[in-house]
Amino acid sequence: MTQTETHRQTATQEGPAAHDGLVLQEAPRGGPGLPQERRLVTEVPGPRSRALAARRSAAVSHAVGSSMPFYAAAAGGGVVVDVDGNSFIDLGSGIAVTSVGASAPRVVEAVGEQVAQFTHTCFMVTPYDGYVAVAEALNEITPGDFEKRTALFTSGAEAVENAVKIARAHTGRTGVVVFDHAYHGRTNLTMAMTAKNMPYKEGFGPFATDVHRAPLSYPFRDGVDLEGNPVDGPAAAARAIAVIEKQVGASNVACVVVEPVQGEGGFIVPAEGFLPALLEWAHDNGIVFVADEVQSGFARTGAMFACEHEGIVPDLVTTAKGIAGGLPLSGVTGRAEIMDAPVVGGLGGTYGGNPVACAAALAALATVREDGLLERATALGELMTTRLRALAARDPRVGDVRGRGAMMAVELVEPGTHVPDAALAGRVAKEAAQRGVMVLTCGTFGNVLRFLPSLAMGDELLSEAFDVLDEVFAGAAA
Ligand code: PLZ
Repeated sequence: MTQTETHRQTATQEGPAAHDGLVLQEAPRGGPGLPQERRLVTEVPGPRSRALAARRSAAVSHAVGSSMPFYAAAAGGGVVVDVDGNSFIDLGSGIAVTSVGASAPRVVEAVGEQVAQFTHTCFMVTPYDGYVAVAEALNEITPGDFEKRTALFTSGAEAVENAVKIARAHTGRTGVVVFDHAYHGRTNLTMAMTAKNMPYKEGFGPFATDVHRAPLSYPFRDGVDLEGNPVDGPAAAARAIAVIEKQVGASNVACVVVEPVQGEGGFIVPAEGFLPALLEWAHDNGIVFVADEVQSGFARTGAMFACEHEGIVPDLVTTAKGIAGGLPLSGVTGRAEIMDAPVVGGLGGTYGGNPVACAAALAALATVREDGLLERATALGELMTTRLRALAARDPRVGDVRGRGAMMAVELVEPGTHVPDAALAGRVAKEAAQRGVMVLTCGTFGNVLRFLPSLAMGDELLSEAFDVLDEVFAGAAA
């Protein structure tokens, strides 16, 4: 089929008429009216998604992947509705972004108002109050009661990259310490900081220099030390510190960057005591401690920031994803004396702190506060933990259940071993999508299923999603 023929066929299928027995009365709309239900009206992917996939294949770089085979038409609360009218329970939230929902009423309204006022002036040209208000809010909600400053950017990678720039300007040192399994982004510096080669780094080197990797605390895989004792948090920190001191030298390190709960690396929660010991060592050595809360932050774990679970106060916190209800916004927030270290004009970017994204962020924060979403994250987490532990108790392929709040995961293994079973994770995610539930995988070994429901999702919908997962684990696909 030529490209023109593909387009002609697509145009026919996109019309309002019936096809393959499906009549869509009207396009679904997001927002409060979107039915919160799992509903399958075609095979998955349906005909309209298949037509879009054909157009995409001819138009979009094949290097860009998608986890799901269907195309979105509307999303909100806890569901994504596709172009064929199927409604999926969404356990991924666009990779931990739509914590308040993908069409949260306050966000929709604030964005509409801001768009009508102005879409952009560039904060570096003509500043505006939304940026200042978001900075004030981030200074208030991040851990630590010292004087803080914030700088806003657009993507999570940019926030991490700027945190490194700021730490280097402040310390006059260049070394950056990151951890096994870390994910920090896809720009050149953040690729160097990200651990996993495939697919993030493959063929894209050379990478930025002076980035050093230390061992993480990974309770499921850490095993025992030379004396046969389990590697607890302080022991894992001592192991990491020894590596840094021997291989880099503390006096060369500008910053240590760590995800308080690792995201892409497999939702790894370091053993208790790991983060506090690392922070103390960093401070003893004049090293800036950066918490990358891009995935774990903004109410996701039942605390505003995952650091709070261990009471640690980082020098700098990077935020993105959930903070703006789906609009692109990121930030670096931290101690005033560190944040003010770079030269005037040293931080910025054309779109950093875009006014529409700032309006969305203020509305997202109001939603978290007024709708009690911190409590919801904890409640959703408890529900998921109960369901996942029950699954693990009857299915030996579930090797570990872990996470915090509404950031939960299971690590899948060959029964009775720690051998990762990535194929199983892939099959479960695929079969769940066929049955109307969206689940994302992650992990260095690709064998982790992660659960990141919108905090606007109700208990019933979440329970239904886990009923479906139970079926999938019990059924032929698994
Ligand atoms: N730091 C902790 O989780 C983004 C990336 C998915 P950006 N994680 C999802 C993918 O395959 O690209 C992330 C993160 C942590 C930084 C980032 C980077 O955020 O907004 O994707 O640049």
